Amino acid sequence: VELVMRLSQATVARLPANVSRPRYDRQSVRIGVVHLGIGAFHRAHQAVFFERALAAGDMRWGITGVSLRSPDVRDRLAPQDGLYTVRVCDGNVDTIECIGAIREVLVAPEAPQLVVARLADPATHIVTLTVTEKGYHLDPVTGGLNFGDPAIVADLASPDRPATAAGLLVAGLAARRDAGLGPFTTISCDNLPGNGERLKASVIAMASNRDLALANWIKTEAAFPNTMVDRMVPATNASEYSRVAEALGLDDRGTLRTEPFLQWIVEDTFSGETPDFTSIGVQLCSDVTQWEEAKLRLLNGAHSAIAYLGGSAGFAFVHDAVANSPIRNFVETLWDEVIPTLSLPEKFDAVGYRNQLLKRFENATLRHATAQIAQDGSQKIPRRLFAPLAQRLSAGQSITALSMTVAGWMRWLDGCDDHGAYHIIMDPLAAEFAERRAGRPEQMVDFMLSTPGLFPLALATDERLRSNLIAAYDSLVTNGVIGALDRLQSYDANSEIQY
Ligand code: CS2
Repeated sequence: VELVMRLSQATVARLPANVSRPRYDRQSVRIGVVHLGIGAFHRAHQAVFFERALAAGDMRWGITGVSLRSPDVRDRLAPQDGLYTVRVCDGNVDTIECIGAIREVLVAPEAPQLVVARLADPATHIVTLTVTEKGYHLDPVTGGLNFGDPAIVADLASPDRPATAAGLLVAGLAARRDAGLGPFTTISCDNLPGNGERLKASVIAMASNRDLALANWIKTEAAFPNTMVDRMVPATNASEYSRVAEALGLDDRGTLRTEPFLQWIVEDTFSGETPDFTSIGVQLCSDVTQWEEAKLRLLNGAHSAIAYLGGSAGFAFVHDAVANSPIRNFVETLWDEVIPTLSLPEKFDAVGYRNQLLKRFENATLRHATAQIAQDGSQKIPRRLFAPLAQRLSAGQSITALSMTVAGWMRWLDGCDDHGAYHIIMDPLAAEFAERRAGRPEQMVDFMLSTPGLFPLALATDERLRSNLIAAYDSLVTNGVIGALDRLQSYDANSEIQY
């Protein structure tokens, strides 16, 4: 057995010549960014931008990554001095980059005070977040911080040992204010409409509970720009490590793969220093709402449709699902339905955007698992599909494709695909969903419509939505996914239900 050395500062020079790597002096990097929720997405997205700033000689932008839950990422990256490789898969050739921007990884439950100290450090100017939709603990009805959520209750009770993102931000901002420092800029990078605004409102709500003057200071001094983030980053499978070790000649337990596409649009309101964002490829704008909505409804909405319908048809990967023409045609139909609900950004080329999305979905070397995207549907579906659904319902327009997508999610929640293969439901409401008993389509739909915290009242009580969902779900169960989608082929966005 040949012993492969671990990637680290001591071995990084051994990487093959075609792998790019930090050429700057990592010792002189300062920590200017604290990132909450250090999963694969951060490491393939924001970290890549800060790496560019470091490569250009601006040494302020090293990162402290924080895990809010498990020590897994820390345990992978600590022995590697924070180094890891990103494999950019374009469908043919892979390009590999080694990233050096992460200086340390902290595990918040082990050392919340250390995280707060980093947040309060005068050199920290930016806090980025990828804590997933559920990490915001928002009330599904009001969209504000959910004060009934046990994690929020706990943080309010012991503000010195915060465990949630909002709790950590409040503690960090309070410490800065006490020290006479200005606030950092907080940049939410999750797929939530109005992500910055919502986070700001939550942080202020939590701070008010502790100190009104603090809440007021945050309100007037701290910037929480809204953002749109985009890059597909599949979860790394255990089987990849040995293949990567072979290609690199070094063992990298932090490796990940992604697509070439990379986009970050940030509203240009900051409280503190920033890198020269434009020169590192970040787009700045005064209002990101339209971009965010277009991306969330078109990319993520289609992704969810592909995950639930494709997954229930037995396709393990996005590229396999979109190679199937009923699924691909369905995605186009869904977009036909969604696009009229958007107020599109100026210069937005909808046809070009759709074609580009299909190309990205077709990327066969990316191997993006439908089961990964299918996770947390109760958090994702409402944010991706409910606004277009409500808009079309109130305009009296057809909702065939949107209903079919929601029905596809219900079909996925049955836990078994069209070939009889079982899958596990990963969702904060998994326990509630497990209460569903197989029954007639109307019982299944009524169960969903009446699950607390899922459908807002206006949708839950809409008869047209209910009958569309029943017909769509019935067709999926009776005809199988492909059969059901085949029947939709003759449908166009202006005709009535034809399941
Ligand atoms: C995906 C997103 O897993 C999911 O829910 O839809 O993570 C998607 O890949 C990214 O938002 C792309 O930017």
